[in-house]
Amino acid sequence: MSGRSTKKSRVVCISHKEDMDGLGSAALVRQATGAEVMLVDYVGQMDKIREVAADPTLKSLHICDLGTSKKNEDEFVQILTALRKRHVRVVYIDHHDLSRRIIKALESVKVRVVHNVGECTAVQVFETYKKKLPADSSFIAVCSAITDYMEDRPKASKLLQMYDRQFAMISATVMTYNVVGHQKDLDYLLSLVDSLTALKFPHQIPDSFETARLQVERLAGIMEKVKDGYKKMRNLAHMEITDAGASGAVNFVLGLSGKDVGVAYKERADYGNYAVSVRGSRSCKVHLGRIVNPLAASLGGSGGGHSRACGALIPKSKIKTFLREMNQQLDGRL
Ligand SMILES: [Mn+2]
Repeated sequence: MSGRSTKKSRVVCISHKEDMDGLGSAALVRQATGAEVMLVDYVGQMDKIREVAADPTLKSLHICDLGTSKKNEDEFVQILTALRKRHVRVVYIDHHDLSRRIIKALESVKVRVVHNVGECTAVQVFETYKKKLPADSSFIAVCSAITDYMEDRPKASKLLQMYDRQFAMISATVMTYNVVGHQKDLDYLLSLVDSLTALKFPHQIPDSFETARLQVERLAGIMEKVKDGYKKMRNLAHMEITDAGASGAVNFVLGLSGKDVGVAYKERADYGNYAVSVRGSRSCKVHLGRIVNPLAASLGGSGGGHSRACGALIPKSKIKTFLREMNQQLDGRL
């Protein structure tokens, strides 16, 4: 390769596709670096990272709002280490739970790690690239923080002060329902990133309020089903969802049951697994992501995430064990 090394020119940002924080982070990275955006979910993230890393023309890679789990963290470090050896710039910006060991391993090969579990990813991207961003970009960070229940954090709340609260809330919420309602339409999600990058917000995006209304109507239907569908265990409530997403239903399982932990699970199209969503109430003191991560791995699945919001992929035959173990591990800790 000496003297004829491949010209490196490709600038890529891989971000989370399932919520406003992921899309907002991608838009901010693109504003700051011109990166080409790719959106993935937790299940698809490693395949995409592997695929992009295999491109010899890759010059820089941002990874945003995507957590690692016991199952993939070593491969994650391995791939990024190999990229650093090829002198690819790598920046990882995130707020999912991440062990000290992994952070150290990444930093030792000079991956730039921006990691704070106390602020949403987009707020951290905004703070990282503030000088390169138009001032109005802070609105992307603010809307992302609201979506992630993190608008009360030190940096996010400062940014929120610059805007009218209701204006920010409705923009964040309409955006969120557009993201949730278009999970199977990647082109649409990418067009939302385009809009955000151009500093266009829901009131300037055609049909976004009507899409949000339809989504709210769907959720009202889900709420009715959850009302008499959830089951209670000592420390949690759970429900199998068949005709909607588990993540849309889980907040209703939590809220309607009055328990401190709610679990909703749905069979995935690949049949072998359940997609599981877990939420904790405001008063839940346990870090749910740290329970779910090793538990899912021990059952042959994967999972993890935040303290009051996390998810997992659990083999179908293990779902009862998962619920039982989860319930047991919460004993005396809530
Ligand atoms: Mn996030």
